[in-house]
Amino acid sequence: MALTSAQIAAFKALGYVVVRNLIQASVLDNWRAQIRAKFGDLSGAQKAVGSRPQHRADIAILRGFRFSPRETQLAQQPKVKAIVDQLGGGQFCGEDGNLRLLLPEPQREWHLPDRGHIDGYLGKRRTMPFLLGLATYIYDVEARGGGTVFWPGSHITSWEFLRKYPGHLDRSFKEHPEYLAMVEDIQPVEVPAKAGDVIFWHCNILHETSHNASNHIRYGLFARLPHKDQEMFQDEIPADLWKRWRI
Ligand SMILES: O=C(O)CCC(=O)C(=O)O
Ligand SMILES: [Fe+2]
Repeated sequence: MALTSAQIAAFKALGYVVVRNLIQASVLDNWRAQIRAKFGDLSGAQKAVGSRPQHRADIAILRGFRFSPRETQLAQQPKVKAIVDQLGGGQFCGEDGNLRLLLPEPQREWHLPDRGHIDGYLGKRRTMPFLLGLATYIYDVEARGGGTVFWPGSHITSWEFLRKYPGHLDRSFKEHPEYLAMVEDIQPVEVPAKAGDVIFWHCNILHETSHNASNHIRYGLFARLPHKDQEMFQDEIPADLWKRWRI
């Protein structure tokens, strides 16, 4: 399994690429069964307007929950692993991140988020490493059903800004008027997908949780795979954005 040159070009230009059908049906079934075993039947859960949402503390973000055994985790799936290794030459390592469920809010009018955030080492407090992001949905996500929103090309914008103003690598760039003006014109894109499709994303892309206006919970699984040497180039703003990659 490998990305085509067109998919690599899309990943480089947009900062993310959706690759269809990378997870076997048996693995999806296994994940669904593990979620049911852990959390019971959540099908009735809905985010209430103006009152405390049902189960919210339990299911909005399930820090620490991992599928087990390890072979069932997203980053271990053979087709996913093959693409991860193609992108990074085996340098992106690690295990799955969080399962994030978005409760349905069909009663509110659907809207795109106003602003995005960055997970990677340009992000909040710079504690997150240089990483490759993976996202998948455990059940199909329809349009306006809570697909993650990405700002296409914003990984390049952030890098261009920091090449010009390296002093802002301390994260202050995110409030800089020039940076805000540079990202203002980017139209964010919601990315719905089928269960088992995988989104590969660059760690410095702006993205955000969206509004789930469907009638079903959005089951998202997000893995962040750090580059094994990231501490050695934490302050690097390379002349070639793809210096640490193998594409
Ligand atoms: O819930 C989402 O769609 C996005 C989650 C996210 O940004 C993250 O886990 O870093
Ligand atoms: Fe994020």
